[in-house]
Amino acid sequence: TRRITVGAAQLGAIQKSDSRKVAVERMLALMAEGHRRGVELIVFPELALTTFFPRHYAERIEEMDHWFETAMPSNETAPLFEAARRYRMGFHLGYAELTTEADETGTVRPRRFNTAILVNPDGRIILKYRKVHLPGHAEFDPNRRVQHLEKRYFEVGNLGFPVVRSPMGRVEGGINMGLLICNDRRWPEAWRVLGLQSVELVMLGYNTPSINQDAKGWEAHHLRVFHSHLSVQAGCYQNATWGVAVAKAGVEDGAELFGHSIIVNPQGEIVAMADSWEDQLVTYDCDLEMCRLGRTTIFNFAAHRRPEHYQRIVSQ
Ligand code: CDT
Repeated sequence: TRRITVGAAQLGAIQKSDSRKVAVERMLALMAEGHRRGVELIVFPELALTTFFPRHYAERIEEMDHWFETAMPSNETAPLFEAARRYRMGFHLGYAELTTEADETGTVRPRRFNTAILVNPDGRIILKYRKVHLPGHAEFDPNRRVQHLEKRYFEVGNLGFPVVRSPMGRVEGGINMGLLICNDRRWPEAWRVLGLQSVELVMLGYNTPSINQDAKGWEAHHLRVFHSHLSVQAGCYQNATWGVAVAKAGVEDGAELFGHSIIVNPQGEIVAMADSWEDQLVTYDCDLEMCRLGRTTIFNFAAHRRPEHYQRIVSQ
């Protein structure tokens, strides 16, 4: 059999004043609980080590550098890697990454990304992804009660949408695993690029406000969770993959994040969902063979896709 028990490790609010140590201790408690419940791969949210700091404005971007990680693992995050080895448990972690590297012009300079990594049970990073779809705005918006400054603090990811095939859980032959981050889940193109690499398990974390401040009444409150789930369920179904979508939830620095973390099967069904706005672990034993049906029939890409008619998607 090709089965793996995954854990969606939702985190409740992390306040501005909470240190990395506090966040990591909460994550370690979820890993310990996961170990008791047979979890082989645990998924933490986007920007899991801190509050969702893009809601705060700084004139100079460097003033925000204390929210970023310059090393992974670091002194603060090393216990997560140790726990992975101790429990033989893979993990997914989202964090803000500050690195010094060359840009497209060859200039070496500080660069900031909204990043996620996948770590295997040996405590080794086997996949890194940098968020491609950055929502929000780059300048202070006086009309917003809460800012969403991802376009100010992060560059567009430069690693594409990679998929790694690696042993995980009881699946020795390897699982094709890919990552998305938050807003990426709303873009079918992102899912399809993973699907074209025969992805079997997509992990993603999100920080999504309960209220759409741009909605002007059109996206009602109750549609926020619906749209999030709709996107993940469609992405899984149309690409014949399992999905684990994990929230930061609750009232963080006075702003509400809606939670509702889910695990979705390749038929697009929600098989497990968080029912709190607290730290909460929901688990499911995923049969990867389920990916086969879609992949060999209705979403057999080789047989049925018509890329010659999709030019507009990449040309504009
Ligand atoms: N973190 C993130 O990408 N959140 C967005 C909401 C953006 S609202 C300007 C999301 O798509 O969930």
